[in-house]
Amino acid sequence: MVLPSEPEFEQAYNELYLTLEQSTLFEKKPNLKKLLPIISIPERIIQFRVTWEDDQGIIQVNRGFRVQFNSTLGPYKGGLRFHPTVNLSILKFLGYEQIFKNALTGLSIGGGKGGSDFDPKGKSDNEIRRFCDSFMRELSRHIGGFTDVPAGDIGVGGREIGYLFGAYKRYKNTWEGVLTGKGNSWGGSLIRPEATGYGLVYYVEKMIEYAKPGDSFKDKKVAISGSGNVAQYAALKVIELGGKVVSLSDSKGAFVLADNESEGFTPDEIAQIAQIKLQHKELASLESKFKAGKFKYLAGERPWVHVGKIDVALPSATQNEVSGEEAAVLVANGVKFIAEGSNMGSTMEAIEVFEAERQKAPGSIWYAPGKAANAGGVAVSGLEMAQNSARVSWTREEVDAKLKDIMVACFETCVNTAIEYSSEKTDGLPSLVKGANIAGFIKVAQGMEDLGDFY
Ligand code: NDP
Ligand code: 8G0
Repeated sequence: MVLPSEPEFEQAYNELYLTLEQSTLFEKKPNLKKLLPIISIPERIIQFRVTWEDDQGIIQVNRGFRVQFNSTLGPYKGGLRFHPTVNLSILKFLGYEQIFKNALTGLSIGGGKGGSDFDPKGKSDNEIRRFCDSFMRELSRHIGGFTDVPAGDIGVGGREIGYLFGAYKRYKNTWEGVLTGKGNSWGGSLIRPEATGYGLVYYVEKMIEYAKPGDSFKDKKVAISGSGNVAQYAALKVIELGGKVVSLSDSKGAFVLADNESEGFTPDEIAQIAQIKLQHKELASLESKFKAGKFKYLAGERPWVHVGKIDVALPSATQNEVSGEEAAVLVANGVKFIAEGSNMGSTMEAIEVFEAERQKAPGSIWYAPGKAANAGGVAVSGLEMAQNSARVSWTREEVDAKLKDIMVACFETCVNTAIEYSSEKTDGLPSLVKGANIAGFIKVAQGMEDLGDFY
């Protein structure tokens, strides 16, 4: 057997391919089958060396990347990830998913992703600033407001975007909307930090309503993984809507409610998490700060098999964070809605468990993939680009209303497309993973045909 050389990318490719194949798309539009091998090769990949000086004055070196996957619908758009696990397979999978997600937002944005195997953990602020400056020294030659507009992702937040934007401006002598996730006083959009988590919850709100008209987040038990940008704002929105957050986690372990009938995470506890995350501290450091006995801290564990009976699961940490076995436990514990804040949060086996259950017991369970459910982040980045181009700033209310409209439209596109191209026998809940993949694929395919990139 030949082992996959790019396992994460091949997983993302196979998921897309299988869902298209298991629909009537290629019967209805046979020509589109020829597009798959074309759309699956990035238009361009940039790889570069990043040397930087640590606080001891010693030279350090990392790998830098930008995958410019598809620019049919607009400039390449997608985040930058700084994490020791970053490699081309991971950035290609993320860039690939980004193409179809960005198409689902309805905005003029192409797909890309970049980053570095630099580990921000344990680094001083000065080291992070020097790294960002070196990284941008090379990246600045390849990006621009009309070419490629990066943003943050895992390990890249507001502080890093500031250092990167400052470096770009110095190297190019140009103030332009070349990055999103900027600070408010220097071109950022209100609601961008909240957008992915809020958008995820807006999307799930529509799933809940569709499955049972009149139903809402009120009193729903919600398990969330991760404790970064996406997880924090998803948790806050769930609480605002009357739901109960029963878990949060990081790469070292998970906090799970000791008694899943008691009060869930509070906004104050989430504010404490946000505070320690800025200093790159572990979640475990809060164990003594939280009310004694309220949570169990499970070192080295993910939350899924420990949360008991829940209604909603929102994986919001990283790729492949729900295994087939964990998915089976979630199903056995009655989970009804699974929606990914993270990109490719579920393994292929987990998706199979959720999709098989959806078809076996119509109305029982509904899974939404990241490329639909977490599209709110990049959508508000698209709105940040629009504000920069028009040199205006919209209010929180304006941006939040647009975000909600985009998530509702994205949900409806997924549902309607799944129904239109379904080859399933059941008349239960339509497959959102098929709907999202087919709708995103058709939109980019149409554009590529119009531009003569595919015929
Ligand atoms: P952050 O860096 O803010 O937070 C990441 C969280 O995930 C942290 O709790 C981190 O734990 C945990 N984590 C990271 N790597 C791993 C790992 N290998 N195993 C277990 N836990 C891990 O990132 P975001 O919240 O921005 O991103 C989370 C996910 O959401 C990613 O998949 C990202 O691609 C996706 N996403 C983000 C968007 C955004 O706007 N930010 C938009 C759409 C999707 P620790 O602190 O211990 O490292
Ligand atoms: O704003 C962005 O371009 C961005 C940043 C981080 C992640 C994502 C994503 O959609 O995965 C987009």
